[in-house]
Amino acid sequence: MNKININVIGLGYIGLPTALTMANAGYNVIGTDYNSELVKTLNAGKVTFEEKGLKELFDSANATGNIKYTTEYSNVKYYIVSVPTPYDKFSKKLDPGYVMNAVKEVLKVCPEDAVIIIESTISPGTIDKLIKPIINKKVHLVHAPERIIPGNMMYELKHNSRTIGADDLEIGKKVAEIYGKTTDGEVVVTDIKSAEMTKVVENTFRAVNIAFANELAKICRHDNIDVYEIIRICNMHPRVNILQPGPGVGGHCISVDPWFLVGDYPSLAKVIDESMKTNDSMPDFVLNRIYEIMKEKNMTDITKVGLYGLSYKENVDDCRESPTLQLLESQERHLATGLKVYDPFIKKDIVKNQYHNLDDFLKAIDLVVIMVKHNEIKENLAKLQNKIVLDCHNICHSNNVYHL
Ligand code: SAJ
Repeated sequence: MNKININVIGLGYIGLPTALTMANAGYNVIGTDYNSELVKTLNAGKVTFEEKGLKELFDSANATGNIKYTTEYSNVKYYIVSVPTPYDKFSKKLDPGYVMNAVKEVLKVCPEDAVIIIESTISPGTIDKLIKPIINKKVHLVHAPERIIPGNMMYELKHNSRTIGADDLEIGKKVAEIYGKTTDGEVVVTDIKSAEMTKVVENTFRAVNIAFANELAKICRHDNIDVYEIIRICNMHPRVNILQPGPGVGGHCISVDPWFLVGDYPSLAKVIDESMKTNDSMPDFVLNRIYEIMKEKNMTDITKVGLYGLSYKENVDDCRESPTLQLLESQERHLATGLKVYDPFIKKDIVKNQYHNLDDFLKAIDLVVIMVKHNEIKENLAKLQNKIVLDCHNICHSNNVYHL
């Protein structure tokens, strides 16, 4: 039997692991990215971001001989589009520019009856409203929203269930078969619009639940109650499962996707709107906690305060929409710059007053704010003994430790 050829467009956080998994499952994969530097790096045998198990997956996929990396688009039967879908901060709507460009490029080279699978997150109705109008030959559109979580991508690629949205059931089944060889989870076929909706709803569910935890943190702070104790006890109830409060919500998914529903259904998405505002208010809440603690400790110099962690969550090097960046922006608005910052995963200088060594960072400050619970800080809590600590993740419990 002829091997199935798949052109994966966009070799970023989702596209690269997807391409590698497809190659390992025995498909012929052409990985395309317009960033020639990125393609060069991959061709030199190096991965382009840090993720547990990624290098091993990359090496084993390369060893199969089933994959190549290029800036060119190919003439094949199947395309997987996994390019970014940013959102407009003001209108809260999705910017489909990259997806539309990728589809236009595919249309230039693809044969009739090609199947274009969009993995990028898109808001409900995007394929009908924006993609279908640019289709100028007979191709089949499918939406297979990605679901993997940074930090545990390799495991989830193999085990998560998948949603395949296709308006032609036969095409849906064929695509489900392809994905079925890459995961031992269930592969569900539905229509395109439902698939678009499920993706956004999944991330909205999590955003709303995190907002609930964050709101509880604020309520408990108001009355000096330990929110973590409350959550721990409530979660012993068989039908209660409260998430953890934190310094804010970052990443390219949970802090973004729910806004699509608010943007598209402004008079209906009320709980979602309030939840997003609650999550967005957390970096400011942390900044206020810093000011409160400084006052209590008679500290006046903000340059003696350091933020530990810049990425949007633990043990990843992705800073998109990170709470620390949000806090720094807010600080600039208050004209109170000077906070020091350190993250073991961020090797380049991306903000002012950034350190690249934990000991140097700690030496320069009196108050450390744990914004991200990287393993590094969990393993080095002893180094915080003589510091004042604002721990936004409940990982540190000695004297002089404050919480949200
Ligand atoms: N967070 C909290 N409290 C919690 C859990 C998370 O404050 O109890 C914060 C994190 O610190 C982080 C943010 O929320 O700032 C988001 O992190 P996350 O780990 O919850 O999720 P993401 O954004 O890394 O990945 C999500 C996942 N979606 C769901 O779990 C429903 C992933 O499966 C999706 O593939 C991904 O979004 C995506 O690309 O859409």
